[in-house]
Amino acid sequence: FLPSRHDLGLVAVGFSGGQTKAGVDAAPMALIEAGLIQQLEEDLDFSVTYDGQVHSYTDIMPKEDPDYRNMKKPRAVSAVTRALSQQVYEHAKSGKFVLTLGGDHSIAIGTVSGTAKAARERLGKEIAVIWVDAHADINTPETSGSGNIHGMPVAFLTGLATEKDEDIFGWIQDDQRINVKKLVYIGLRDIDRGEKKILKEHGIKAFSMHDIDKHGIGRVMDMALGWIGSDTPIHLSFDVDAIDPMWAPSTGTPVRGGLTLREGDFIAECVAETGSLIALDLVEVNPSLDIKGASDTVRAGCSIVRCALGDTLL
Ligand code: 4U7
Ligand code: MN
Ligand code: MN
Ligand code: MN
Repeated sequence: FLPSRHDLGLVAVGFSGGQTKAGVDAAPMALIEAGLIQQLEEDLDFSVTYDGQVHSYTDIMPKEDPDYRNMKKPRAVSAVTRALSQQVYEHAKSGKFVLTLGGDHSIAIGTVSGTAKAARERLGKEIAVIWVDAHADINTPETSGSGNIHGMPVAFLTGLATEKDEDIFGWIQDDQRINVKKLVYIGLRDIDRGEKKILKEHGIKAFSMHDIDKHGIGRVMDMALGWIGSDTPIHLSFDVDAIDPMWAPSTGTPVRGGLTLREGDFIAECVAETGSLIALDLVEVNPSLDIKGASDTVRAGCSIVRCALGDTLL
């Protein structure tokens, strides 16, 4: 069921509306300027389909976007993720691996819904999602303290949060959703009270930094991939803030005590090794924060992408 080994669809998403700090929209260009596409084409032999633009979706931005159910910019995030979902779906439907460069993590509402639908149609399978992050991003509008939608994408993707209004995520259909039992977290260390309750109630598989300290990243990856099982297409959604701020400081919500650079790459390598990876998001790089650490953060991001695409496997 693998996407044809060397066809890759790239979507660059310059969107920051899922949170309040400017600059995360500049990440795709920073990653591309660091040579990412060239590395994929020349070193990894991918044929990259890219429309040459960093999408900011200005034409579909709502004129007015007041808070709704405690969510900030709900119509903007909904419109962008709806358009992105279609872009990702089309790449995935045509058998391409889909790489999405964000942007804040709210964009995963678009990417994961797009691959979930394409995998159902093309492969007749439910996807698994590996969410690598310091945070669980599973707040519902009601449990969220911040109202920032980049802390809610998993709630909308799993159907734990729903909304009827088509302009505020009501466009998400069942075939675009994911199963909570096929979701695995790695790297968690800053989980809100309401999120803990949700993880427990739904028996969601999560490997926190505590689990990584206890078992080591090798066993954690065996357990994470064992939970998913073989012959399951995998979407990897990688928030750069999973990596310790020592190596990736330029991100909107840094949390100390994170993954080492090698642990981050190792996670991506292990997922690559399964041969089941169909899509990857790299999100939350913000080159305008901690400017002296921006080039390190961008390098960490490029490295994660290369590792997920098999670069460092022998
Ligand atoms: B990210 C937070 F309260 N949980 O909901 C929230 F701690 O995509 C943070 O992982 C969310 O960077 C972080 O606002 C979202 C907060
Ligand atoms: Mn996140
Ligand atoms: Mn995060
Ligand atoms: Mn963050």
